[in-house]
Amino acid sequence: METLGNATFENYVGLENGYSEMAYQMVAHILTLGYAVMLAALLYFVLTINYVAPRFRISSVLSVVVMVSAFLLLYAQAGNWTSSFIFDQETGRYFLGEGQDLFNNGYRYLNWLIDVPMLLFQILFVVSLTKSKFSSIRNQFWFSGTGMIITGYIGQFYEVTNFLTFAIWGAISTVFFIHILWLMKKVIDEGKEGIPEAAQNTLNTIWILFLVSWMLYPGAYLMPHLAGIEGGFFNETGVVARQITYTIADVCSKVIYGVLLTVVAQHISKAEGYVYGEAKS
Ligand code: RET
Repeated sequence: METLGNATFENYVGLENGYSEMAYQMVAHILTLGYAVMLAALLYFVLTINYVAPRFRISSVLSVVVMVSAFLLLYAQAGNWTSSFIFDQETGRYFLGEGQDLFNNGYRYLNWLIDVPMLLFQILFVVSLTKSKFSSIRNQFWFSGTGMIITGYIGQFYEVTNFLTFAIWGAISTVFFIHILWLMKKVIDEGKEGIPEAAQNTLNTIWILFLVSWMLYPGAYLMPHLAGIEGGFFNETGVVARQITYTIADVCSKVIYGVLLTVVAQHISKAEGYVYGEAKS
C-alpha cells in the first residue's frame, strides 16, 4: 500500500480490489463522452461566431480556446485511464498494471489553469460593467482563479496519505473560490443593468448554472472522503462518481455557459439593431 505514495485513490482502489467490468467501462465511456462533447461544441462556437455583433465575438473565441484545451486534456485523461488498469482474466477485474503510469487527475487541474481564467474573462466581454473597472475585475479573476487551482492541485496529492494536509490546501483554495463567486455575482448584477429583459433572464440562469456547476469541482475533490472519513466512497463507486461529476461539471461550466453567453450577446445585439444575415441599412 505504501508503495503508491501520493497517488490518488483511483490507484489504491485499482491495486487492492480492482475494478468490475461495469465500473471500468463507465469511467472509460464517460471520459470519452467528455472529449466528444468538447469537439462537437468547438464546431458550434466556430459556426455561430457571426450570430452576434462584432464586439461580442471574443466571447466565442474564448470558448474555442477552452474547447481545444479541454478536448486535448480529456483525450489524454481517457488514455491515462485505459493504460493504467489492465484486465485480469483470472478474476475478471481490472487491476493497476505493473510498469504503467499511475492514474492522476492532476492533468485536469493544470487544464483548469487555462480554462478558469478564460471562462471568467469571457463574461466580461459580454456584459458592460457599470461601477467596477474592467481591468480590476480581470486581475482579481486571474489572481483568485490561479490561486484556487494551484492550491487545490497541491492538496489533491494528499487525498490518501495525509488528510490534514489535503484539508488545509482545500480550505485555502476555498477562500479563493468564495472570492470568485463574490466577484461573479457583482459582474452579473452590474451586467443586468440597462439590457433587454430576455438578456437579464439569461444572465440569471447563468448565475445559477455557474454556482451549481463550479461547486461540483470541490465535491469531486472531496469524493473519496464523502460519506465518512474512513471507507465511505473510497471504492469503485466513488471513482465512477468522481468522473461523472467532473464530466457533468465540465459540460455545464464550459459548454452550456458559453452557449448561454452567446444567447445574452444575441439579445443585446438584436436590441442594438444587429441581426445576422440582414444587410445594414
Ligand atoms: C478545488 C480544490 C478544493 C477546493 C475548491 C476547488 C475548486 C475548484 C473549481 C474548479 C473549477 C474548474 C472549472 C474548470 C473548467 O474548465 C481546486 C477542487 C473550491 C471551482 C470551471
